[in-house]
Amino acid sequence: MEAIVRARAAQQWPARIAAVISNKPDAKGLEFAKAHGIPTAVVDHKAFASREAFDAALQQAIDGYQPDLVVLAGFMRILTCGFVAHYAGRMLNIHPSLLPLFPGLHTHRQALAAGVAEHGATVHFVTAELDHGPGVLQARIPVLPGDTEDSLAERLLAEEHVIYPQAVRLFVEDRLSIVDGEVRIAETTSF
Ligand code: NHR
Repeated sequence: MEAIVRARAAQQWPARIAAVISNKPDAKGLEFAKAHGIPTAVVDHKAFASREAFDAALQQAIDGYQPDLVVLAGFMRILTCGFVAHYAGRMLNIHPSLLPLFPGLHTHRQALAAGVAEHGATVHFVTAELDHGPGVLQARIPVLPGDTEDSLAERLLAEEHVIYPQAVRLFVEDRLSIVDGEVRIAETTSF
């Protein structure tokens, strides 16, 4: 989230960061957002009896800011079908694996256990099926001898901070479309 906020400012995207919203009242990103003059909100999932009730409250909070795009950044609650449908084609996530490899949790552990030579991260549109939406951009890193979950996570995070802002920028520039369930990236037109 911080990388996206910083890239927007540094590259002067024609976009606003409408709000930073967390389900965790103590999320560090909320302090960062406040310090940067970005509106914040908390929708604590623990206050709701069901996923549907939480998602309805979250949707109401988001839509109050009228964003064009919803960006999941470290968001860890599985979203219901209705919520996902409401933001179809306008919600992105970054998942720390080279999807379709290793959906779900503990991806660095999964990569090490599988013995892959290469690991990575994938920015994808969010669909109802977890970590299965159309991919926008991927970053790749080699798995090195002696790598641990922590060392992989740290090296990959640096790459995630590059491709996630790039993907959001492509959306802001209106260059992303989904055709037959696959993302197409339009070239920039030069005159
Ligand atoms: N929701 C849908 N419908 N589809 C996706 O692709 C989603 C999603 C919600 C979150 C992020 C994803 C990731 O990047 C994401 C993608 C959390 C879980 C999970 O198991 C899985 C995938 C992702 C995020 N969450 C547990 C749950 O019961 C809670 C785990 C925890 O709190 O630590 O919601 O990896």
